[in-house]
Amino acid sequence: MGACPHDCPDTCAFRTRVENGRAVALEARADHPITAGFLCGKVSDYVERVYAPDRLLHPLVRTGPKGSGSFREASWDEALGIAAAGIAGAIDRHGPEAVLPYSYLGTMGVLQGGAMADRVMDAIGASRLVRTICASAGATGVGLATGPSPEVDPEEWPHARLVVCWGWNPMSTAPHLWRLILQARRNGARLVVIDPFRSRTARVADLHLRPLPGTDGALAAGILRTLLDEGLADEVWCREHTVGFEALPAQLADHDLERCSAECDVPAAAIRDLARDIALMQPSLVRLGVGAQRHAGAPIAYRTIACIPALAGSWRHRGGGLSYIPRATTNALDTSLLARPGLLRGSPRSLNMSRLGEALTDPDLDPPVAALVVWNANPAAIAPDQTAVLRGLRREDLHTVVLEHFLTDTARYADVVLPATMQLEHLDVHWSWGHHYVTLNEPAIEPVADCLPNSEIFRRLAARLGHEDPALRDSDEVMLDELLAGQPSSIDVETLRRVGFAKVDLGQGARPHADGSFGTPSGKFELRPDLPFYDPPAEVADVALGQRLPLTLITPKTHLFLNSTFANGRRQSAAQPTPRAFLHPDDAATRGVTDGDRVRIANDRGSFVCRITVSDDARPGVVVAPGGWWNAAYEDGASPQALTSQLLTELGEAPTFNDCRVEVRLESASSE
Ligand SMILES: Nc1nc2c(c(=O)[nH]1)N[C@H]1C(S)=C(S)[C@@H](COP(=O)(O)OP(=O)(O)OC[C@H]3O[C@@H](n4cnc5c(=O)[nH]c(N)nc54)[C@H](O)[C@@H]3O)O[C@H]1N2
Ligand SMILES: Nc1nc2c(c(=O)[nH]1)N[C@H]1C(S)=C(S)[C@@H](COP(=O)(O)OP(=O)(O)OC[C@H]3O[C@@H](n4cnc5c(=O)[nH]c(N)nc54)[C@H](O)[C@@H]3O)O[C@H]1N2
Ligand code: SF4
Ligand SMILES: [Mo]
Repeated sequence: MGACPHDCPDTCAFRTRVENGRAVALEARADHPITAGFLCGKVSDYVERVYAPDRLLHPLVRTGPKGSGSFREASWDEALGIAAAGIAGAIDRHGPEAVLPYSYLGTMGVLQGGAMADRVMDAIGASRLVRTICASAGATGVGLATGPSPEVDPEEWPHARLVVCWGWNPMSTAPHLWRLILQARRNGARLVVIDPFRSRTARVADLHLRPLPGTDGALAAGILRTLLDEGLADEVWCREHTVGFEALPAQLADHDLERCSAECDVPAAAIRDLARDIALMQPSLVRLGVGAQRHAGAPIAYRTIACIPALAGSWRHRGGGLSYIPRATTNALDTSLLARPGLLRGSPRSLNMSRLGEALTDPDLDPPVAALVVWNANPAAIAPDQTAVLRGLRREDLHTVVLEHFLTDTARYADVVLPATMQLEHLDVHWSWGHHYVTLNEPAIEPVADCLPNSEIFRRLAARLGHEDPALRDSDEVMLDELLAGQPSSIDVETLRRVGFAKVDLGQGARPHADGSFGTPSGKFELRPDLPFYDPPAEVADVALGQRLPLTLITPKTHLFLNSTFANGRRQSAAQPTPRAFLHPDDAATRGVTDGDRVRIANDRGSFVCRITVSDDARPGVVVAPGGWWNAAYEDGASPQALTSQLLTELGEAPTFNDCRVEVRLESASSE
């Protein structure tokens, strides 16, 4: 029984076919209601990844300059000795907060994620990492309105008659959730996509609205205003189940449709028509993606968008309402049971993962970061302001330990690289950030070569650092037993063990908020008269900066990579061999750029070079550079990430990758 470990909302279930101790194929489970018998184009040949020729099979110790990729093989004993000595040295010189853990959801497994690693970092007294790089701005915004309460279960989506994918490209980024939207369409639903870029999903939509990046709050406010002005708001539901409804007209007084339209550059008539459809084509569903939150005003934008289904009365209807990250069901798996707060030494500082560049290079940071331990993440590729990140990783006085499957951009800068097991080789349990199932992952094969689970690497590292607490020796089996034994009745552990997956049941039913009961303090939907409905982006709204850097850069996901994972996959990289950026024909013409030309895309933080595709898939004013290729795929090793900023949103402390002004210039004409 297996679970796909990747940072994807679909969390698929599979079985591994094994012959003579060797995995030969992954078989998607047909009995899992979301997986529905297929895996995506990224993971379908996962077995090839397990036995890939470039997989890390043995510990490595650096022999050349940082970043050069020169290493020699070492035994576990030697490599762990060097790793531990480097960490201990950093602690001796600067105290335990000089150690920084850096991890994200390379695997979403509880055991290979933080279960043991966090215990070890707490025992050390290391700095804490604020892990808000993905969806926190949006979660904070939606949470202001709904609290942590169930959203529309994806299995109810086929009942919807109108589906709005807002900043979401599920055809690429959530193919199994996309299947449920297709089911709604087969039942007659209309599909609307709100995205500056013509993504794969937008290409097949009935309607595609293309706001300027970071202006979704204005578009959403225009919809709210129309619902009120045209008498389309569900007053009965709102009076009963919201707080702040009376104040709404005054609050929206400034947001007349023309003004909203001008802010987001979507025609007023299109905003008005969409508002009417959302109110009248019930059940209507708004499904938020992660993509619309990469700018300074995003938390407010997400809360304004969350208000739309409430005002439209969509929650009354089966399949209607709002879906984003199903936080209530996600949180049902209580992983805090595995924490050991008693191990914590002192109250260490917190550093935000999206300001890693600053954390590694700020001369005033006291204590400095002197040891960095990275697992389940590739910050040299995915963290903003890459120039600063790489400058930090190059520091000779920084001791870097990386647990990895491959010699990634980050691993190349390590002093010690430790080879980690893959999903077919270790035990784990998974929550999902897209659906309501918890899924078990049992090892199907022995670890390849010297590879060890992250959890075991951390157990050994703790021992080498002299930490003796028995909690630092708990096996994966013991931790899993403890986790599952402590689960509330909302998770049927017997089914999970027997079948491999179990649905979280919080008693939400098919219409979770038809009668209110939101997870807010008031138990009602909070319209929050104290908050604005539109909070503009930073760089995108900066008119003065716009004189010099007239374009906005956005960096959406690619179809066959998962962030930077799979970019080294044989089939995946052959299908997406080189990075390209998309530019609208008008913007190309004013710059003398034609299709296929080599261009340099630059701002004050850095620049990168790539080929341009001239296409109205990009909207005017916006350059689209999908990310995920490793840095070596770019000339000079600088990717679009060299341009993104370390600015965080105020609420949610989240990154602002797409709040990024740039200019494009021709480097050389096409010779393709
Ligand atoms: N194939 C594939 N699947 C993935 C991933 C991957 O890299 N590749 N990554 C996984 C991860 S970690 C995540 S978080 C999810 C992300 O899943 P999505 O949210 O679908 O991912 P994105 O491509 O970042 O953004 C979706 C769309 O938002 C648009 N967008 C950008 N800026 C704005 C804006 O200001 N407003 C609006 N309305 N739209 C905007 C982009 O053009 C893009 O088409 O996917 C997961 N699944
Ligand atoms: N410009 C820009 N930057 C972005 C985004 C964007 O939209 N634009 N999106 C952001 C988002 S949404 C996210 S979620 C982050 C993602 O950032 P990351 O989580 O760093 O994503 P990946 O690039 O997938 O790197 C995950 C790494 O974990 C490794 N890994 C997987 N499983 C294991 C394991 O079991 N053990 C160990 N030791 N390693 C493992 C993989 O080999 C891979 O190298 O990127 C963010 N960066
Ligand atoms: S769709 Fe997502 S969860 Fe399913 S196999 Fe692909 S990456 Fe894994
Ligand atoms: Mo993400």
